[in-house]
Amino acid sequence: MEKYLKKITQNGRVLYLAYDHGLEHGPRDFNETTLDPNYILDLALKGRTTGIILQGGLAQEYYYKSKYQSRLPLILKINGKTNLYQTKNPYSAVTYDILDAKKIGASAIGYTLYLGSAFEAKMMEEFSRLRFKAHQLNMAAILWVYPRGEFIADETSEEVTAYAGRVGLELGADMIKIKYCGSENGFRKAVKAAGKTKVVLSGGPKTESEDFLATVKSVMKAGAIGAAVGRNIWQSKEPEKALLAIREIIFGNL
Ligand code: FBP
Repeated sequence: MEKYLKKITQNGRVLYLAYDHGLEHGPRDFNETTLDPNYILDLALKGRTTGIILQGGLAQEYYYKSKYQSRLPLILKINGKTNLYQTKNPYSAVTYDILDAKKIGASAIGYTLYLGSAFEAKMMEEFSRLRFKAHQLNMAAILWVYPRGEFIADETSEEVTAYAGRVGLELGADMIKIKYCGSENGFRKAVKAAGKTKVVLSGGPKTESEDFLATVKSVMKAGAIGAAVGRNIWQSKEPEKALLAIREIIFGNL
């Protein structure tokens, strides 16, 4: 697993800037400044992140053959959905071709699996095929494991979070991105359940910065290797400062 992670880790740690929200939530997540992908790419560079997470369209128009390509690893989000279609059982469709992802410089693909959705079988099957191809192309396969669907009563309970961790390992993901379950001990159980699969925190909606930094500290103590964060950085009053504060917790003196 580790051999695929070389390009998207630094001293075994990660901090990814997530920016696929234009598809997942629509432009309402952005202000006039953050609506501009170039602003976000500059921020990712300035904050010395270990990668940027983009959907294919943005990646091909703003990353491919740009000044960022050689300086910032790309994690191409290869499936997605909008939130306009509200359903109890979400499904995230494949949105980009994996050969094109490689061509435009992706070091990894990111795939969302809604664990517990009526469509989880389809998503697991799709991920397994994409993971195989990603490895053939020397790209890592990162799984966003989000328990969500009519059978999931609490998307961030400790039990379901540990299950998410284990599913990442069972499916052979190189890394999983999971939400915080509210306690360090609970998160530790998920990290343990994930075994050799690396675990990163998924940021979540904007919260008070002190609270968010406490969460990052907690997951690092629990064994996570870092975080993939969007709104808690670029929805801050001072995005660069927010990013560097998170970086300091994850990397310290490294
Ligand atoms: P945030 O740090 O802003 O939560 O971003 C992480 C992420 O997984 C994004 O990649 C994605 O767009 C968003 O959260 C989806 O969140 P949700 O499905 O919970 O609305």
